[in-house]
Amino acid sequence: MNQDELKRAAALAALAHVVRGAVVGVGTGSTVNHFIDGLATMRGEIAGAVSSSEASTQRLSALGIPVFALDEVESIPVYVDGADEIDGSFNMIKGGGGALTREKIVAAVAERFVCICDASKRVERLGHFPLPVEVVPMARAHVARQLAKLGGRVVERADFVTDNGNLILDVHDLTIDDPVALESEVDHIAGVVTNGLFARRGADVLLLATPQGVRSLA
Ligand code: ABF
Repeated sequence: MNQDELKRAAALAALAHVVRGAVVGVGTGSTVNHFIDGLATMRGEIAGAVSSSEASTQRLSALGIPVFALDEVESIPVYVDGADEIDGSFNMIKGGGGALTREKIVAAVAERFVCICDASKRVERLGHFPLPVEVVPMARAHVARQLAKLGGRVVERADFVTDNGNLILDVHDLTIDDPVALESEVDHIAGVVTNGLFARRGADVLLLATPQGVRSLA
């Protein structure tokens, strides 16, 4: 199986975690796109979705799945999303697709975060994938200087504006020994909107697609 087939296998396995009659929290990315396509086959069994990006909203709507604003729902039983990296404690680096802020918001509301990944995303220590940091444009230089002090090599993501009108700095070569502490430290830099460490609120379930099948880890 190639990587996209593995992503699809993980995504379709997540359908079993969808709570009938409820709203589903939906992430962003190519793995999630397979989940959205699968969700469309059961759209009559769910109330609809809360989306983490304009891209996912468009895909959901095109497939006839009602999309609710977050403030229209009381609770979200399950949030399904991918990751760029996930470690053994289910800490993640997310945001390669640039949707990290709304992803982190919807994940915070959700009762259960089901992460769907192909096996290449599973790492022993986070940080090989550059850490995305969403930044208010006026603060880009200040935030870049502060991130460099943390030991990172900072690259502004070219020609990219987030759904929230902000920029993304990708931080390479970080040594991430304590994801929870680093997530808080980066969040405290003035001008940072969100960073791609999902450690304070990691995943609850990991559906990891391997050539031998999809492993369900909790
Ligand atoms: C999204 O999943 C992003 O946070 C992350 O970058 C992406 C992984 O992308 P893909 O599923 O396309 O590999 O939630």
